[in-house]
Amino acid sequence: MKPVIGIIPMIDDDDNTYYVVQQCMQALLAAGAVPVLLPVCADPEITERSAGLIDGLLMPGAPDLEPSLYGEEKLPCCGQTTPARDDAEIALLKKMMELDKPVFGFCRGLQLLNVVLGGTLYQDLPSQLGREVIHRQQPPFSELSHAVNIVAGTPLAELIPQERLMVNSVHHQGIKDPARNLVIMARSDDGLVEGAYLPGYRYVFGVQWHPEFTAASDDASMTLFRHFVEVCRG
Ligand SMILES: [Mn+2]
Repeated sequence: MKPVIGIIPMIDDDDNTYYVVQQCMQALLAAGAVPVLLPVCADPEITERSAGLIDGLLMPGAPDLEPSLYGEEKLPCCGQTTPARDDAEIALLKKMMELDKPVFGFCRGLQLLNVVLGGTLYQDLPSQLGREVIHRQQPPFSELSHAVNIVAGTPLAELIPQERLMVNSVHHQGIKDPARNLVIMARSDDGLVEGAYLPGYRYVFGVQWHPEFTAASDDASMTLFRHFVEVCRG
């Protein structure tokens, strides 16, 4: 049976639309899953039913997280936020962890995981961390743009057995203080966290890059989707 994997869509108020990046669904389909869109709603009953319906949760890239979630004032360098979506995704993530169902987050998904576990974010990498590594590459996002150093002995090193891995990079925020329970699996050359997981759970796993844009052309990216779907299959 193909596992059902839920995604909370993004919100475009100007266009009166919920939306998801096409490649998220395409990569999940290619990996053997049935992706479904879930309501943007933090109501406990909706959250509980949503979590019950899915075998895994994909937390994709999306607009910036509301800085009050990690105890900071919103600075001018922070981008647009969607608090209703933050609330819905946080509620669902917590419920999935309670049920010990698999969660895979990338880009903002990794950042959200860190914040929920008590970590903080850079609101803007170029102005707060520096420009040694360009984390917001020009399109096309299907091109790999900077290296990450994979930490030996971590689940990421097991999946992708190499010390350095080229990834794409389409983010201006990132992890500042990692949550205490999170184990770091990769860093870029400027020290930024590019991959982490939460031990003690079946699968709570995040990367800072966007493997959906490279899944069709890059084996390592597709490996991340295949492995996630395999874990969701149970
Ligand atoms: Mn990056």
